[in-house]
Amino acid sequence: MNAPPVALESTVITHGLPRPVNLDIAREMMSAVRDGGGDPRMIAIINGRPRSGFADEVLMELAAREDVRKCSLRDLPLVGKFGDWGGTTVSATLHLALRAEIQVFATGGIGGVHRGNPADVSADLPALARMPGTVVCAGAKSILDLPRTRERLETDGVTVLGWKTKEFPAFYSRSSGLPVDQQVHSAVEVAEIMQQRDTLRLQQAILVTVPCPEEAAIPSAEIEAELMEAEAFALEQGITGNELTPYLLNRLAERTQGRSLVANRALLIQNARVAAEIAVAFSTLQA
Ligand code: PSU
Ligand code: MN
Repeated sequence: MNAPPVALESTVITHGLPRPVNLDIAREMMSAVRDGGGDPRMIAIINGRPRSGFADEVLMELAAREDVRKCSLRDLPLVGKFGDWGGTTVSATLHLALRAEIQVFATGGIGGVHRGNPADVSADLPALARMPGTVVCAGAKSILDLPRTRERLETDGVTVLGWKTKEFPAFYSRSSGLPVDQQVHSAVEVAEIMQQRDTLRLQQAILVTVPCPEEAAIPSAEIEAELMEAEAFALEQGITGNELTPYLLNRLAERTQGRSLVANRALLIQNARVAAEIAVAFSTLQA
């Protein structure tokens, strides 16, 4: 059997992590996909063209350039028209992955409803509501309003699975106090759920939430104070729109002396590995 493709989201590399460690982490994610039996395909916009998988030199440039645009769905026609480079968010990656017939993708955290401003809802949520892919993530960061984000997933009919957990993980922290729809214990179980979704012709994504590895996780009480401060500062400075998430991530990395980066790296690698196992299980079922 050929190794099934596994898409990797690129905004986390271009905007979610500091240079130059972003390049190392991108490569580590690709290795983790290979270790899990998958074929890693990073999705990004190169010179205005959507690509799924590219040479290491291109990855190096993507990780190093300072003019890469953060691309949600609404940005895709623009980077195409103007020939720009783009890192794709969850919403844009989901669209491009499905278009390339890639069913499973790995990322860090999904976007959601922002705390300070509940009208700021990530394009990730409506995309998950109408694109039948499988997204492997560590939940969402508590820079977001997690209860509202969780409700919205339910309203939109997105099936939320917990990888060996009953709780929706909160990215750096393994717990949020919020439930998943179903705990799963293996990649085969996830693949069977994907198959049910497809048989029923449901158009929603399946979200597989994987808690950060224990040794790298940061307890929620510790991260909370830093987040409150960063949110307040962003509000005061008028940092909004698509700049808010990258801003909060950077500020947090500074304030936790790099511990948030350790957690981020560990969970990204783990998610890539789990995504590969799911892709393998799903392609075995389809065979
Ligand atoms: N959350 C993270 N790291 C990230 C992102 C979110 O912990 O890098 C990125 C993802 O690409 C996600 C996007 O799809 O931010 C959401 O941005 P916005 O809130 O502007 O929709
Ligand atoms: Mn937003």
